[in-house]
Amino acid sequence: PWIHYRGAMSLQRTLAIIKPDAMEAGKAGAIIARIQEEGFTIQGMRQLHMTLGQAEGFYDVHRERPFFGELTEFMSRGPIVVLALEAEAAIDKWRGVIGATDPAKADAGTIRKLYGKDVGENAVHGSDAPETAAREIGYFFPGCDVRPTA
Ligand code: 3AN
Repeated sequence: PWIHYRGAMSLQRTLAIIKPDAMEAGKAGAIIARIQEEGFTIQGMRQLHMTLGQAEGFYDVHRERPFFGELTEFMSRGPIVVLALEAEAAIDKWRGVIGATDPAKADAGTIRKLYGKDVGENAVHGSDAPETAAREIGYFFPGCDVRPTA
């Protein structure tokens, strides 16, 4: 009972997105380097350019919010990179690295502080819970090439 099986017990996956603003600013490489420096394993990575309909499907939970139109138009205005990241407690870990939704309130050194402009154009996305991570990974990596974990 004194043996702690660290590792496999809490290995988790989360979905990261490098948003159109960060792509336009040429920050994809820096963000991917940061992901690796922070110790995440990249289990899946794709670049794509979402249609408005795909962005609306991804952000379906925000459909009734006043910023839904602005958000989905922004997310479909140019290419994005989506990554399935794995680490211990990956969801909270990645949210710590990206910082607060509003870059002005994000901690120094976080990706949103470094590269974000405002609450809309905030450079990166991170899943907020195990259920949303599973849904979001499945949204961009359908089939069996990337396995979501809870
Ligand atoms: P987070 O991505 O930090 O979890 P949420 O879940 O509150 O933030 O919002 C989802 C996304 O909607 C955010 N990443 C942000 O880009 C966008 N968003 C949130 N609030 C606003 C707003 N007031 N105006 C425009 N876009 C917003």
